[in-house]
Amino acid sequence: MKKYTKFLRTVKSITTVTLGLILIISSTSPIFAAKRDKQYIAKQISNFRVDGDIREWERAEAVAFDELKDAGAELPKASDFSGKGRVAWSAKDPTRIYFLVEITDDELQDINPHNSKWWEDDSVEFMFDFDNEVVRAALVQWTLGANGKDLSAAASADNTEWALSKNGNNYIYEVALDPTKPRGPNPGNPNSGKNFKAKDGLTIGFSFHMNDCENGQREHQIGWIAGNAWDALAFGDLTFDKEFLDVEPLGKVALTWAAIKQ
Ligand SMILES: [Ca+2]
Ligand SMILES: [Ca+2]
Ligand SMILES: [Ca+2]
Ligand SMILES: [Ca+2]
Repeated sequence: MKKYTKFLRTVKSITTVTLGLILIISSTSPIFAAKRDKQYIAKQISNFRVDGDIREWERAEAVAFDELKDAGAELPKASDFSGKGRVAWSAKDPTRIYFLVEITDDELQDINPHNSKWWEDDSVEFMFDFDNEVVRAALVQWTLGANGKDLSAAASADNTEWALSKNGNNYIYEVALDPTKPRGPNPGNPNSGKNFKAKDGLTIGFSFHMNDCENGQREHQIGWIAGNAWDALAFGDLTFDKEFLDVEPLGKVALTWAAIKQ
């Protein structure tokens, strides 16, 4: 009987120690394991240029803007509005995030002056939860007008390099955002992302979408993730991955010639 009691005590102490260890390990886990419903894995482009020539994006995954957010009862017809977006980065330019957004829209609405009701003019929005805080107060928003000029919310000439090319009803936004640079006049959280530096394996919260406006109002807000724009839960995981997407056959030829010359 004594032996049995001793055995029970031993089992009890082993269990206590194991549980304690599990608690210690889980509470000191160093990385926030962001796991939102959608994930975009951004890969590297080393030959990125903001110039409206989008050939460097050829191999980047495109995601459709087909989820309603703050405005719209049902999805628009493709001729009224359709859109898609891509994301990329480069470890040599780690404070910036690159975007390509391609939109088809039959009517350009630009009825509000700069920095007034920018969400009621056609515009694309990029939103971030840089520190995975998953609360509204942590969110930051960049808004770029379809007139090719207006930078609103956190967007400023300091932190946004962009080219908007328009061909009939088709708009192409080529964009590089730098969260470490000074923010625009309506920044949301002014500090979140100030120390941003992309690296392989980093995950942040992300959403991008379009304010599709016409007839004096915002008819749809539509993008990658369903749910309200300022709902921190309605974001996806944006994960940076070291793989390169470059398409540079000419570069390879040049390298071969250089090797031969040596
Ligand atoms: Ca380009
Ligand atoms: Ca439209
Ligand atoms: Ca405007
Ligand atoms: Ca429109």
